[in-house]
Amino acid sequence: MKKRFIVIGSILALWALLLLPLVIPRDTKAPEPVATPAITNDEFSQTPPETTQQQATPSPVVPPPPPENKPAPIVPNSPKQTAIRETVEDEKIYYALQTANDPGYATSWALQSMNAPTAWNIATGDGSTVVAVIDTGFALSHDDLAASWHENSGETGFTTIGSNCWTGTPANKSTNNCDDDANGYVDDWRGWNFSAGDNNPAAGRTNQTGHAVAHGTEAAGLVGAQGNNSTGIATINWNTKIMPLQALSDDGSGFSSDVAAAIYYAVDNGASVINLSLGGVEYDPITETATNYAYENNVVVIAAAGNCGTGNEDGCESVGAGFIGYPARNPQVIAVGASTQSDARASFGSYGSALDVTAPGSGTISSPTWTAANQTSLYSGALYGTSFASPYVASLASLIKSIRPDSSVEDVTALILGTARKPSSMSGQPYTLQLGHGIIDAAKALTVASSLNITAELPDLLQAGGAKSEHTYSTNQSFGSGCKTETANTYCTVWMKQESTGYDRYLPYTNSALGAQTGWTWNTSMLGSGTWDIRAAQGDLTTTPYTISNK
Ligand SMILES: [Ca+2]
Ligand SMILES: [Ca+2]
Ligand SMILES: [Ca+2]
Ligand SMILES: [Ca+2]
Repeated sequence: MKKRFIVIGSILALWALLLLPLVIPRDTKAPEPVATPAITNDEFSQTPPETTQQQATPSPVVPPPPPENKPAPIVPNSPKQTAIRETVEDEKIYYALQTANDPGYATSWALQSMNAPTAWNIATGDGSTVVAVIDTGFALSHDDLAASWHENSGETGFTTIGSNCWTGTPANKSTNNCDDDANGYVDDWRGWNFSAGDNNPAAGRTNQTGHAVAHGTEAAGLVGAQGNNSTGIATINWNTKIMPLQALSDDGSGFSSDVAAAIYYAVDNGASVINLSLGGVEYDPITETATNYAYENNVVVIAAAGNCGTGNEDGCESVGAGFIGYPARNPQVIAVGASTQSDARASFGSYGSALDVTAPGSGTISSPTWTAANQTSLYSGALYGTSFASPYVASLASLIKSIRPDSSVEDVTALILGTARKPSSMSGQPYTLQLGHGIIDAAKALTVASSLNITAELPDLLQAGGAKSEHTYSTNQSFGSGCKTETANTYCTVWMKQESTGYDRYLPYTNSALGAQTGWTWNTSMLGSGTWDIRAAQGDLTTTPYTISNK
């Protein structure tokens, strides 16, 4: 136990700066077309209202409480959640990822950085997609979120004769203390609180001044605050539904089993995208199994890479500069780093081979927030952390899903990574360890997604040296790859996958003239070591792999 305490202590310190929700081992008992941008009437593009000035001065980062002070998890009001808990012997701890709040103003630089206004000429969302936000609690009555929550139709309305919970008189399904839809959760009409084990995922139920009490609200706002409603902010998708799943306490930590149970809940109850602005530093088979389950069921999982950019952040000493945490580094998860207004990697943002893409996560980013005194109309004006980059990617994923509802995880991943904008610091490379595939580009992603809806065909893979080369590469070697389609004005990409790590690399999705070859010269430094499968891809159509190994 003593050793465990040391490990947990260091984890706690590490994630303190990140404000990333943490999972606690249970045995600790802590338990292309450029058009005029669409105009919204939201205030994001204007001088922020007074309410956005809530955090006018930097607030020091308050570390999460030691796990031994965290109350043991209560018995959930859910046989399904209880069953999941009982299968987990070695609980890890996850923390909310966020850094200190610095002073700032709400501006639209982040949306401009991601080319969101141009994307809105193609789509603004139609309310058809559900994104599960697994985080701390939520401001359920916030003006800019109240219309965004996903409601479970199986637990709303009244019971009727023959229904699962009929007692002889009609009863409100959301309050009848009965599992009307027999999904293993009682009265889960609007998400679930895995931290408390009940149906109320509201912020501030146990500690109204907890340092992560607003984290869930802020992440949810960047996923799906209502757009074009004359209120607050807008994000990439104006109309998506958020499934509020609390798995972390107001203090920003939570158990493996609760994070895993929330992932299973999301997959089994209609989410097509999951946002995880949380992380820990220990490999965790419990949450890896859960994220694999999401992948197998065609649910896109997006996670904050972590905030160990310099390695000097509080608690990052044990893992070093750049360390990307779990579950972000799990296979099939899109790991998101944070960029600044000048298109640089945020100094605190984790980076490295597991990084997939970056999005704005440092500076004057505004989102709905929560305090005990104002739970309905307050906005934070200065959010820092990969916790706030990940939700933008989740919002983009949901917008892609709204026009390509049958997209596979690989398809959505390719559309996000293969269309990312390459800042000049990437020197023309399709991938760097600092920024991954670059900064997400909502307009390009929606443009390619729209094209693939019209035409999808199996492209040809073009490989330098041809298929007769020796299938090997050396470090820092120049390679050429490309793809070719037989249809004019359509897009293809080249996809490289390392099965042993789950890492993905994409050459940029490119529109080629009829029968023209589209090629890219790239440096093998972006692969590092190991064995990689190279395929040409368009949507879900991919060629058989051409395998190369580092020798
Ligand atoms: Ca239920
Ligand atoms: Ca019920
Ligand atoms: Ca709004
Ligand atoms: Ca990944």
